Amino acid sequence: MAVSDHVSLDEFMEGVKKRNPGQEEFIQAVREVSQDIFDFIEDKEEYHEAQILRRIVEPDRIVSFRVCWEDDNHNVRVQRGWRVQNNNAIGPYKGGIRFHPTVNESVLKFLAFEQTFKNSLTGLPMGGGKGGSNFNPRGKSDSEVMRFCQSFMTELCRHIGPDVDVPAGDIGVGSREIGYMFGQYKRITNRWEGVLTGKGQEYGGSKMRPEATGYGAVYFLCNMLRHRDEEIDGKTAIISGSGNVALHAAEKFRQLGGKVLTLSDSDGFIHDPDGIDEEKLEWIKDLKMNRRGRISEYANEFSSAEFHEGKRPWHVEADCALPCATQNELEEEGAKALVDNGVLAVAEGANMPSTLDAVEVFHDAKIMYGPGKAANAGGVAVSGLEMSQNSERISWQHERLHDMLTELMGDIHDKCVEYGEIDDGPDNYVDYVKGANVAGFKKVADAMLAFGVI
Ligand code: NDP
Ligand code: 2IT
Repeated sequence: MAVSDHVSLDEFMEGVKKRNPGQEEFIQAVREVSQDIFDFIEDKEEYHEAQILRRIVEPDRIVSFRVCWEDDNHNVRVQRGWRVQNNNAIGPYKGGIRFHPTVNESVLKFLAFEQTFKNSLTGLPMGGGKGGSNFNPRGKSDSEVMRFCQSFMTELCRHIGPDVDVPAGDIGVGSREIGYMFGQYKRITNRWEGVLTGKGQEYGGSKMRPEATGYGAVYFLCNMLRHRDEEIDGKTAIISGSGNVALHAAEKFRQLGGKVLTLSDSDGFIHDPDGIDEEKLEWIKDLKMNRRGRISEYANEFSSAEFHEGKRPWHVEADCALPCATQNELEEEGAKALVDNGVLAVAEGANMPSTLDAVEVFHDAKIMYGPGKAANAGGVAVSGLEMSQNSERISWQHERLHDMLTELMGDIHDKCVEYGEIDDGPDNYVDYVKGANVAGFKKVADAMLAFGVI
């Protein structure tokens, strides 16, 4: 694996670990990308001379700040906020904001790093960034969430802008939070501009953006299946999570003739052998999006289902799996259970939901495995289209956006095949991880080469 007369992958990773002590998620993401890039650049001297890989694993900058707010009982609360501006070689920094108690610098650095390659894969001019806070919106009143969002944006607003850095939603940040943050940005700057995406339809949000990540993940899955002469119609799926991505993935999988067996949240998962039909899905949407309830309530409402407390759904037998909750939710043991049960394909709606060991299990078993940076790119792609619409001061129709999303996911799939197909007989195996890494890297790296040493 040594790269001509340069350092080995292990030596390179030692340096990354030394410079990022204790940042496990970031180191994991860098390792996953670097092993493919080492192979790709082995005979490409220009990348070595310019130290592109060494530079690409160093964020352009990280802003970290205090966020003070007052809860409903007038207690002063203190949180930490961050924005990781990872790389803007091919466009303004772009990526979501996450509010969750597990947020720390390592998590946001891994997400910003992954985002850089994902955004490149979309073919749209977007660099990579990610931000967030360890604020926990769960159990907070609307007023508390509003005060937190306003305080967070009061600091963040000086670091972002429509041509600088354009945040959006992620875990714990949906249309409510985007509304509060956009309002505060507008109040402070006195500018109405496309500084955030995922906005409400009334104030510049794009049609199809709420659906785009979940639908896109299912379209990616369709493309993988089609490549092997398979289709979703008649297949079963296990899905984790019950937020924006999971619920839209479930909706599309069902619309295409599939049967969704599971959904989950951090309390456990529900298993409905009869399938989660349209009516049940509407009930869950109301539970999660309006009543902000827990997925366990589903088993009380629908007698066909069982709730498995504290468990993840990977042992349920199904044709397809869509992890759509959070990072490292699918470990080696879960991956083995999926493979033993004959899973055909795994498409990641979440970012880095599979551990490195789990990915190895998928590769060894040669199942179709679409990593998050390719499979969930539909969300940020439609965010990119929201930016275009805001710049044009126009709103495109639903159908046009839907067609663009479908085409974009097909293009991303084809790029993965171009760089990831392994020539090993009549039924060529596609290493989608390698394909996504190399295709995503190449565009960013070539832009960096053009800029010289900066
Ligand atoms: P939401 O906040 O809407 O939903 C998150 C879901 O995941 C909830 O069901 C939540 O359960 C569960 N979850 C979150 N953290 C954990 C945890 N530590 N353990 C177990 N379950 C957890 O977020 P999204 O649906 O937007 O995001 C889901 C994933 O998709 C994330 O990885 C995100 O980065 C990724 N993603 C999102 C995009 C988007 O457009 N929104 C775009 C691309 C990727 P609970 O309510 O119990 O916390
Ligand atoms: O991980 C992601 O791609 C997102 N959370 C969406 C980012 C965006 O800018 O729409």
